[in-house]
Amino acid sequence: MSNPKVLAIILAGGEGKRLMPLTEDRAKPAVPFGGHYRLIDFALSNVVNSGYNRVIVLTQYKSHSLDRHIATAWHMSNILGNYVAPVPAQQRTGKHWYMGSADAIYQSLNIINDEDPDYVLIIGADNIYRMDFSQMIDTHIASGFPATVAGIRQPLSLSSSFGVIEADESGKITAFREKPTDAVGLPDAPDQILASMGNYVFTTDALLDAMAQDAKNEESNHDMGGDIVPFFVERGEAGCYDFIKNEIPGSTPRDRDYWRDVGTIDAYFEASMDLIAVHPIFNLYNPGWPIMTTTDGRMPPAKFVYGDDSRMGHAIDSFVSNGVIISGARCVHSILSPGVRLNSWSHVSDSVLMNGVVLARRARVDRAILDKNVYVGEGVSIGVDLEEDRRRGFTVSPGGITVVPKGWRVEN
Ligand code: ADQ
Repeated sequence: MSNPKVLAIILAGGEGKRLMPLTEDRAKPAVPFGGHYRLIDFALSNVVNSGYNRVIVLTQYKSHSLDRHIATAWHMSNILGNYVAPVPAQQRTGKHWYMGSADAIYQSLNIINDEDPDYVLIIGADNIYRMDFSQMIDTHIASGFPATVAGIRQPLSLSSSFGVIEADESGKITAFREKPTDAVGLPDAPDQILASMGNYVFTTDALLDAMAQDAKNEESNHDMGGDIVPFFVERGEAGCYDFIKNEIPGSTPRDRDYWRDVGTIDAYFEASMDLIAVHPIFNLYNPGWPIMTTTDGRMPPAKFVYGDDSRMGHAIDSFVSNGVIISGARCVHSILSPGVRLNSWSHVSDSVLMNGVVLARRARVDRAILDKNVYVGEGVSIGVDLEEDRRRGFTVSPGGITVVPKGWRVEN
């Protein structure tokens, strides 16, 4: 079929409990990432770069900053009928919020009916990667299966975090288990599994039929990975699209298979550091597949100035966003979001500082994530003595990353 009609649905309602305290006040897809992006910009950029301009974003928890971001960054011209529309829980099926991810889609079925697409692309909102979904949809059409699940190899040790796919040589999925604790490795790689990326393509009629049956099933949790995918697999009607086949213009051998679930503080931190690696592990400087967002047009450019004692303000191996001022301070291997201020003799290394963070003189921050508008007082150290950090009420991740919640003032 040339130019099939595709509706993209982005599931953006997850709570992101494991990312606390970054999700204390905002939905996980709205968590800032990489300086001036938010996590959802990656999913949305992938959809739009794939050529699909009709997109609904299903929101739920604490969606205010997510809605505002979509409205400002992703406002599309209506001339061609394009849109990115946030859709809150509709309560069309009862007075409850969404139960599982499939219920979220069920409550929004009227949009699918109105849009009447040939295919529905359903993806998560909180992974960092590049993917051309048109290649997945071509595979879906060629296979004749009504459902296609994107798969990527992951370590066996992570199998309880993923849907685990078993597929035959033709690409037909023969078994699918959501987050099993007893998965076994692949025949050719015993320490790996084929994991679902949480990205699905459905032929519309088949999806509507599966949704109707799932809604009636009282045993179902109404979850895409737990219920809808198994529904198709049990009938022998699901195919697997191997992510390794996806070609992105301008990608390098180093970043071509990059895909990260940033569900935990440690994973979020590692993915942030991947952006600023000298030879990027995930290259944001690839114009062939731009990751898009909007920036605050009121912010002036970043500025580096001499501080007291003519001390040079400088940054290396770092992202420095608009509105940042580095005055006689040193920034190494870190991400500074818009409006960050580093004052004389302060020092930040291996850290992520979100919008409006201020380090007063002689402050020191190492291996830490400071949420928006945190103020670090004169001479205060964060991320240096982890016991002290815990005592002050900060979160310290299993990997030893200190997280300071939004707006906290930290003084000695
Ligand atoms: P999880 O990410 O654990 O596993 P889930 O919590 O359902 O599954 O989240 C999937 C996506 O749906 C996320 O983007 C989340 O924000 C969103 N979401 C969750 N509940 C929602 C709701 N009620 N309304 C709207 N959006 C909702 C999934 C798959 C696995 C797969 C991994 C890959 O179930 O099979 O391996 O993704 O990361």
